[in-house]
Amino acid sequence: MTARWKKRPEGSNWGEFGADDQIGRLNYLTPEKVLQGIAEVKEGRTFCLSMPLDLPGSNLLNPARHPPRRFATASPDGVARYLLRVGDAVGDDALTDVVNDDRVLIHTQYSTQWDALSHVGSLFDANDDGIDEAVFYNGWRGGEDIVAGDNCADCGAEVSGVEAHKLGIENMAETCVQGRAVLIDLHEICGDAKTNADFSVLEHAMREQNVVVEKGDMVCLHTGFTRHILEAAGNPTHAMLHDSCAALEGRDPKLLEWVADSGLSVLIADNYAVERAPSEVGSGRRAALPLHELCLFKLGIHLGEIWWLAELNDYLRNAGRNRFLLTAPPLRLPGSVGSPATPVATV
Ligand code: UVW
Repeated sequence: MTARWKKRPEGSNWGEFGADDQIGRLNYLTPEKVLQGIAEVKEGRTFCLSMPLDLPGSNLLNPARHPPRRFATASPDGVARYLLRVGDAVGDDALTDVVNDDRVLIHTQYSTQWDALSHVGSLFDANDDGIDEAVFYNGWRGGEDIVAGDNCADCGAEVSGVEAHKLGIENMAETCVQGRAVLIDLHEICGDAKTNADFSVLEHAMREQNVVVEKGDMVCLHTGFTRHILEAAGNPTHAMLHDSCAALEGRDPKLLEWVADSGLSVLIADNYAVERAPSEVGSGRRAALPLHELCLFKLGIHLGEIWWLAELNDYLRNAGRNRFLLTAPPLRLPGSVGSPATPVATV
C-alpha cells in the first residue's frame, strides 16, 4: 500500500517500479538494451520515422486535432519578426541581417507522436471505499497531479492551465528512449484491408517473420497506414483514414495478455491509435479503448502512433532482418500529455 492507492487495478504493475514511478515499462530500457540496439547497427544507415508533422492534413482523422499553425513572433512594439530587416528595425542602415522568428500552435497528437502515461486514465476505486476516482498509471490523481486548469463547460478550445504535474511527457524525454527495437510487418499479412488484428494475426506475422520479442524491446507494428497518408499529400479521404489497414483488436484478451507478458517496453504503430479506434462495442462497465487502458493506465507502456515505418520496413524485409537501434525521445515539454516525435532508426 502506498499513500496514493489502497487497491490497484487487476493486471496492473502499480508500485512495482517504485511508489512514485512515472515512466513505467521504460524502466526496462536498461544500458544492456541500448547495447543490444547498438549491436544491430551493421551499415550505419539511418531512417527518419516521423511523418511531416502537418500530415495527415485536415481534421478528418480526429475532429479535435488540427494541423499545426505557424505565426511570426512579434517584438514588444508589435513588429512581426519575419523577413525583418534588422537595420530598419533599429534605424541603422549599415546592418545587413534579415531575421525570421516563429511560433507554432501544435496539437501534440496530430501526427507522429507519443502518448504520455497521463494521456488516458480511468475511473477506478483506488481508495477502496466504493467510490471511483479519476486515476492514472501508478495511482497518480486527476485533479491533484493532473489538473484541468480553468476548464469549464463553455470554454471550448480556449481552456488553459491544463497540466500533467505528474506523468508528463518530459519524464519520457529524460530517459532518451533509446534501445533495441523490433518491427512486425502486419501489412504483409493483412494488406490494405481494414483488419482488426487479434492475437492470432499478430502471432502469425511474428512466426512468418521470425520475430522474437524479448523483455525491454520496443515493438513497432507496420500496417501501411501512413504510406496512404503520405500519398494523399494532405487530402486524405474519410474511407482511407477510417476503413483501411490493420489495427490491433483491443478487445481480444489473448492479445492483451501477450502485451503484458511479452515484456515489451513501448508499443508503436504507423496507424492512428495502435488499436482499432473506435473499438468494438463490448458490454458492461469498460474502457472505450482497452489497449490504451492496459498500456497507459495499468502497465505504464507508452504508445507511439502515426509513425512513418514504410521505408524502414522495406529495408528490413529486403535484408531479412527485423531488429534495429531506435532513438525516439519526445519533446522535453513539461506537463504535456503527448508529444510529436522525430524518431530515428539505425541499422
Ligand atoms: C485516440 O484518440 C483514439 O488515440 P490517441 O489519443 O492515443 O491518439
